[in-house]
Amino acid sequence: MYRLLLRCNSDDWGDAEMTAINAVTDLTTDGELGVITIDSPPVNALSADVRDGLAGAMAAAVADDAVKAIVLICAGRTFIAGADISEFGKPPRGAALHDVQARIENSPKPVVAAIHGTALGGGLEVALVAHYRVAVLSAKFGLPEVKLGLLPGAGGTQRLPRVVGARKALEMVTTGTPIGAKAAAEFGLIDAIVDDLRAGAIHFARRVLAENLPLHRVRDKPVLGVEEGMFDAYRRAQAKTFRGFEAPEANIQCIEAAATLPFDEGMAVERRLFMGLMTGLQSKAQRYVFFAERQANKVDGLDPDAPLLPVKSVGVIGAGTMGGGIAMNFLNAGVPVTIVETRQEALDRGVATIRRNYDNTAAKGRMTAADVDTRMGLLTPTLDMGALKDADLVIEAVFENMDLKKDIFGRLDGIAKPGAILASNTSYLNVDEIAAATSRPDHVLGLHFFSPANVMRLLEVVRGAKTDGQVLATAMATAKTIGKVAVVSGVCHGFIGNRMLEQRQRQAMALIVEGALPEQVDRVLFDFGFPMGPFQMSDLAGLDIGWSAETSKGETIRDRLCEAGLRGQKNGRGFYDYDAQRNRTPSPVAEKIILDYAAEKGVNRREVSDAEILERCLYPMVNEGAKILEEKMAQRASDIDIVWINGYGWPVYRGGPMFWADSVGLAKVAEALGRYGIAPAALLARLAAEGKSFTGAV
Ligand code: 3H9
Repeated sequence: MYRLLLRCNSDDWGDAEMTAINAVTDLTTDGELGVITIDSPPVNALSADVRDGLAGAMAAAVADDAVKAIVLICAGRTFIAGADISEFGKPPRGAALHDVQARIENSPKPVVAAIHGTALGGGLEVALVAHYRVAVLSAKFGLPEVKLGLLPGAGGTQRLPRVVGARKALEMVTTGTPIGAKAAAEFGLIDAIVDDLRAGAIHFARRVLAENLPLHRVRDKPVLGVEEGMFDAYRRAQAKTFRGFEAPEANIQCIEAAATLPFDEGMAVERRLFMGLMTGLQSKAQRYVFFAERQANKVDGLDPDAPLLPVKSVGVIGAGTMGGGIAMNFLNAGVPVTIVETRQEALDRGVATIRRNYDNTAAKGRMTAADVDTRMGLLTPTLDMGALKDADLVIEAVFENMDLKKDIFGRLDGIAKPGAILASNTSYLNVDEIAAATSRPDHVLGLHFFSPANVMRLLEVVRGAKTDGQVLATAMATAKTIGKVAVVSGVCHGFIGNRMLEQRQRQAMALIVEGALPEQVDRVLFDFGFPMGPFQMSDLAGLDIGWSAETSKGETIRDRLCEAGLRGQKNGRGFYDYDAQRNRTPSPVAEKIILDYAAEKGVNRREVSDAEILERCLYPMVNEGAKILEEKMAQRASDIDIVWINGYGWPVYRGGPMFWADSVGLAKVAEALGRYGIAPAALLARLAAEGKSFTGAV
């Protein structure tokens, strides 16, 4: 094997003394094969350098008479994982991806793509212009552009259906979910699964030469599996999932074009729709969220390479809905959990709920019975808190009461081993006060899970005044292990998410007194993109959470609803009446309570516009977000957005409250707040006056 040194940026590769292609692309030879290796960490994204290098290497390999076939492979953890998203929206540089692909597809010498890791987006689109594809068993293949508010813009929508058929392609581009190597082989997306990638790909390429196999070009194939009416049927079936998003429809139209038009015309449709999405606000928001999510895991001032504490066993105190859900996260990740309750009956009920949840997942085919047994086998239920003595991490998930929590942490302090992390799942309470009940406040923090804790992606990691950096870093890493998106919050009432939610709830309640009705408020927020509005949410959570008949003074609408026996979804009566299928209709009882309340307070009810509802529910949240930033309770504006997208159903295509406020314009937000009698936060007022934004991303 020898290594060719190639000259950069030249179309004339005729002379033999070649110079380096570039820093991220290599061409070596192995007998009659040219092996192009891309090495551009972390994920070999198709940056300008990679495109230039690939174009140069292809030209060199084609020009070299000694090279008869070409293998395209990547170094590091993955095959090309897509276009370089950080280049989007910036002035174009380097070779155009389409031109690079044309060099591969039109190469007179067979090109074999050798795939490991994740061949995603532009990466799969590059693989699709190779004449053959081989992969290791662990490789994954997907076109996830839809998750960035885009569609595959490098021929993916036209080539993928020519390989996997119209239906599978439709599913893959609209969900963005990748498939594994086995499925890829079944669908003909890869030609072979190999053990050793490089050796296997070289072997395969030699076979292509030895057997004189043809230069397969995907573009020349027909699209199979097209059925009358399939696209409209798919639109109808997915309408709920795709609600509000622009990209899924554009993706469908592209596959439809592939199914009905010649290849080049389909490519033109893809190009047009791609550019439309790329320049739109939704994709901008979704790309921002992609980076914001990764940024959230980074804690300012902490060394990312510092050693972490071990988290090999976990204790959970409380086997209620939250405790059980929290435990499941760790069981799913293969971490043993000891779960503690005070009464046998509560413990049994909690364990039974966990099992039922797993059984339901297994019944849906998303887990095997053996998986259920493995997970349940990792769970140790007990009434003895002393059993937590060996746990690396203990999470308290009991009733939201400061005295109770302090008592538990005081006892835990005497039980847990030195170095163990002690966490509270409190959603509002002062973590510093809880920490002060122990002799080791540096090892205490908040881990605020969202319900259902085994499903919701958000984890607020609450950093106490004394929380040690290593403890915090370990919590952030642990969050990643259990598949959560973690955001650091300082200690304040309700932390980031609930503190902002409180503003929305306050306005929503005021609006129904002033003249709106719950269904109007809910509709406006649903149309904005939330899965449900505030009153539906209250019904779902239960109107009587934190309410008791003994202490009720009948002073608020909520008191009166509860006193009238309205509890929300759990008893079928709340702001809405619910039938057995949970279909809802506005409750005349609730409406009368609201109207009577307003009359009693002397409110002259008026018509409230949808625009006012939206502004009054959302701008005060943004304002609170600004205060959270001012007080340094959140590290950055984008962390707030990540909280709201992953914990409260803020539509991702609107980028979170802070990004959204930027897109509206902060001067407009500040002016409207003033109009509604709310003083803009100092940060908001300043940014608005300076014509600046929270995120700098719009
Ligand atoms: C596309 O291809 C459009 C085309 O149709 C063509 C248009 C003409 N670009 O996630 P991780 C960074 S659209 C730039 O933590 P993991 C990421 O920010 C693209 N940077 O690792 C992070 O940086 P940092 C279609 C990227 O192992 C670091 O890499 N492709 C890109 O958990 C590690 O990332 C996709 O949408 C990128 N494409 O997961 C795939 N990808 O360390 C997007 C990653 O500074 N990527 N980075 O925070 C992923 O899904 C995951 O990153 C992946 C690895 C599964 C690859």
